[in-house]
Order: sequence, then C-alpha cells, then structure tokens
Amino acid sequence: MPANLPPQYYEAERRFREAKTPEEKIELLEEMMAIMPKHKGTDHLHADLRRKIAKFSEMSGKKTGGTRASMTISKEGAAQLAVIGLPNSGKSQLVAKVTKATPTVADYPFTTTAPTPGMMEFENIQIQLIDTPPLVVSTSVFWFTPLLKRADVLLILVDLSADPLEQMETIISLLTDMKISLDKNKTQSEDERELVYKKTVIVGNKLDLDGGGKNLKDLKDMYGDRFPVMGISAKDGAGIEEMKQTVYQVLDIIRVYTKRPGGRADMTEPVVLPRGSTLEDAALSIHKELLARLKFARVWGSGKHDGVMVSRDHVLQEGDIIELHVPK
Ligand SMILES: Nc1nc2c(ncn2[C@@H]2O[C@H](COP(=O)(O)OP(=O)(O)O)[C@@H](O)[C@H]2O)c(=O)[nH]1
Ligand SMILES: [Mg+2]
Repeated sequence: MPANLPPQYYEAERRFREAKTPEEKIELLEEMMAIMPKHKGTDHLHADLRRKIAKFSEMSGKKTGGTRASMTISKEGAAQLAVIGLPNSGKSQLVAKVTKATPTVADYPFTTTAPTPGMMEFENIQIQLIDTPPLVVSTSVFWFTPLLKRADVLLILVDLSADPLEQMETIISLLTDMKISLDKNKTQSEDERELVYKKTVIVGNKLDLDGGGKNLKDLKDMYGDRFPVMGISAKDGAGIEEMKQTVYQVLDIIRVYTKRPGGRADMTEPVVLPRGSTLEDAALSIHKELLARLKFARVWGSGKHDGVMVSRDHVLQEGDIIELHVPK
C-alpha cells in the first residue's frame, strides 16, 4: 500500500537532512511522525522513525526512551484530542470532569507541567483527551509542538470569565509560531508548506460565572462561521453533552458494526473508520489478513436493501452493519 505522504512530510524530511545537532534531528523526526498518516501502509516508516529517534537520543547523550518517550502519548480509542488554552482556562478541570484521569486543578497558573491523557466516553466509543500545560509553555519544551501535531483535533478552551477574543488572538498567534494552522486553505501555498493543518473545536468554559453568556456570544460572533463554538461549565457539567456531540462531528468518523452470518450485530463494539471508508478499509482495519481472504460481504443500512451484497469499494455509512464472508 502506498504511504501517500503529504508535502509537509517531505519538507520536514528535507530539514531533517540539513539539521546539524541530534536535538534538531529528533525534533524533526518527531514532526515527521506527527505529520505522516497512520495506517497499515506506514507501519514500517513509523518503526523506522522511532528507531532513528532512539539513535539520535543516544547520540545527544540523553537517556534514551526515558523522559523523551514518556512525553509521546500513544493513541488510544477512536481519536486523540489535545485540550489547549491559556493558564487557568480550566483544561485540567475539563479532563478531570469527563475522564477518569486526575490532573491537578488549581486557581494558580502553570499547575500542569506534563501532558496527562484520559479517556472520554461518548455513546459506545472512547475518545482520548490530553490535558496540556498552558500554551505559553510551548516555546520552552521540545515535545509540545509534536504533541499538538500528532493529535487528531485541537480543543481550544477559552476562559469565559475573561476577554475571550484576546485569548483567541494569543492562542492563534502561538499556534502559528508552532507552524500549526487552523485554516485548511492556508497550508496550500509554497511558503506555507511547513504549516500543519489541525481540525479545531472552540469551547468557552466557566459559563457559570458572571459575564459568561455575553463572552460566549462574542466568541460565537467572531469565530462561529469558521469553527464549531460552544459553551460549557467544566465545573457543573453544563454543555458537556453538546460538546461531546460536536467533537464527534468534527472527528469525521463513522461507526460500523460486524455480524456473523445468521447472527446478530454486536452494537456495543463499533469498528471506527474515517468518513468515506469502504468495505475494503473496514476489512483491513479489523484484521490484516481478512481482506485477502474476503469472498463477499453484505451490508445492512445505508438506505440500501437490507443484506444486499456489496463490492469492496462500497462506501460505508454511519451505523452500517457488515457481514464479511471468508472461506472456512
Ligand atoms: N466557576 C468555574 N471555575 C472553573 C471552571 N473550570 C475551571 N474552573 C476553575 O479555574 C481554575 C483553573 O482551573 P484548571 O483546570 O487548573 O486550569 P488549567 O490551568 O487550564 O488547567 C480552578 O480554580 C478551577 O476550579 C468552571 O467551569 N467554572
Ligand atoms: Mg492545568
């Protein structure tokens, strides 16, 4: 399967070759890893990059693995979301509210110094959230930018008890410094090749405090036509369900279910796929060998006749049930 690497990858690779110090090399390898798409076709490349990172870590005299590796949070569940924002916006409070993780929540800034993952339940899937230090720290630690570039979606948390537009401007400018763009069209031109596009949700927090409603309106007026914008209170839980729904929409994923011939589908364990995935993609994601052995398949759902036989390139829809037939 071709790796299909985006132009930003080759740009990072070029800078990797030109880099002088092991530290620079590691940073660029981490960037390449963040940019590359993750699927079966890139497994080898992924392993290769990890090997090189280990090699240069050794050369740089730093402990291999150890501190460096521990800042890379491996993806779990259907998708990975980085919760980002300025100090005290309530990032840790949000992660503590919707996951089982227990990051420290405090009324003084810079309480969070390391990224902390937790799993958020949404209906029958789990979405990984990562609590992060305030975005201003990004300039001083090497792992911050790669962490954000690796995430599937950025959840920008804005404090609605302070000026929301000022916060957004600061956040966008810090992200731009990190070569992260929130505008898909802005990664196309020649001099913007280094920019990595990230899907984004803007969440206004502390809606329970005075002025929260007014600030949320300002935020929606300013950014509502470019991003999903919603208000929550991470403290009392208001708006959290709507936030989860919106996050799911932004992820652009679908859930399909498998059944055995003559059996019933297990609706508690969806196969999660990017929107637009085909039957072939589904088979591949369930098991590497399944695709090669696949004889034929039937699909229920999709507004089709139930149980109709479909070809490998049939595009699946949210909620479809598939029955894969392989020879005994
Ligand atoms: N009233 C109110 N306070 C909140 C809310 N979310 C967080 N806080 C408070 O804001 C402060 C900073 O929270 P924290 O999660 O540590 O912020 P972080 O620096 O972004 O991780 C703490 O005192 C929290 O109790 C909320 O929804 N409403
Ligand atoms: Mg925190």
